[in-house]
Amino acid sequence: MSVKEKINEAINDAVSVCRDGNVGWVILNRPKQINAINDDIRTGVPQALRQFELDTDIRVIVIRGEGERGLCAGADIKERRGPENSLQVRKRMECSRWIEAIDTTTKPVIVAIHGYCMGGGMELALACDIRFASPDAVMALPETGLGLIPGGGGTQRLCRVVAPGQALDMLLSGDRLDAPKAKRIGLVTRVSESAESLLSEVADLAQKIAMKPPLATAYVKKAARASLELELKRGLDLELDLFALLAPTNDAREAALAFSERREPNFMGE
Ligand code: CO8
Repeated sequence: MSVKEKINEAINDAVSVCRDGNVGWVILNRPKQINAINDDIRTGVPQALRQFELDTDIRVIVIRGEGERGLCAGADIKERRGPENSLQVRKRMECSRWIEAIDTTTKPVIVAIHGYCMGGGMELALACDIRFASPDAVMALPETGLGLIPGGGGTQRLCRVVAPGQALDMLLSGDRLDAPKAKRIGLVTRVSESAESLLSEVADLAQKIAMKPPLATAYVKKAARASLELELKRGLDLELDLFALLAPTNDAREAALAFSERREPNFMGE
């Protein structure tokens, strides 16, 4: 059964989830608006992530968008709000720092990017651990053209993902990048063979990661993410601490034993 045929469970009108073995899928579900971000997405995605974070059966999370047009065309530009001053906007934005829910998720988060991935949609993708694109992906941060700047982490995360020069080029020009260019500059790390095979290739990658000892996966993510914030010496200390915690685990012992006995390891997650 393909991932698209699994049964989805609604979190709200715009977000649903689906379980496929050890992989939890979070689905943006406003296909008619190319999954433009509304309040249901802002609240539904963190809720879905929390659900999977607490579910010990789930080892990897994937975010994808419903519909053929794209992962997400950014914030809903048609959303009607009354006039607001800067203080009110700041307060509203502070209450809706929903993309940061990904930062607090200890499990790996992969994003499947097809079609349009713009503005807030690209900021969502930037917060994920692995960006896996379809050949038809189109990525851009067009906010300055709307008289704004990215407000969901785009100015901060893009420079941490690609070289600062590439980031400033995208931020200032608002130019759209196709999948080959996005891969060339490291904005995405994988591109699927075809648009049709994106979800099955993403599912395979998620499954491969889900088969590994979960504590090692969680710790490698923690250490790598910490490297973006810590001074080198403190980062190296953290790495050693985490290594020392992993070395005596049953899964680490089982991996070494299985290697010696020339058999597949049987990891128990402890
Ligand atoms: N918000 C709301 N509706 C959208 C959005 C969006 N961001 N993007 C697409 N849609 C809707 C269209 O209105 C259309 O709906 P309908 O059929 O009811 O008219 C439907 O999705 C299909 O879109 P198009 O007909 O435009 O499809 P095209 O293939 O012609 O174009 C594009 C696709 C290029 C993606 C085009 O829709 C587009 O440019 N969308 C806007 C992209 C964008 O600039 N996004 C915002 C980025 S900025 C951001 O995310 C943070 C700042 C937000 C500020 C918001 C101010 C309130």
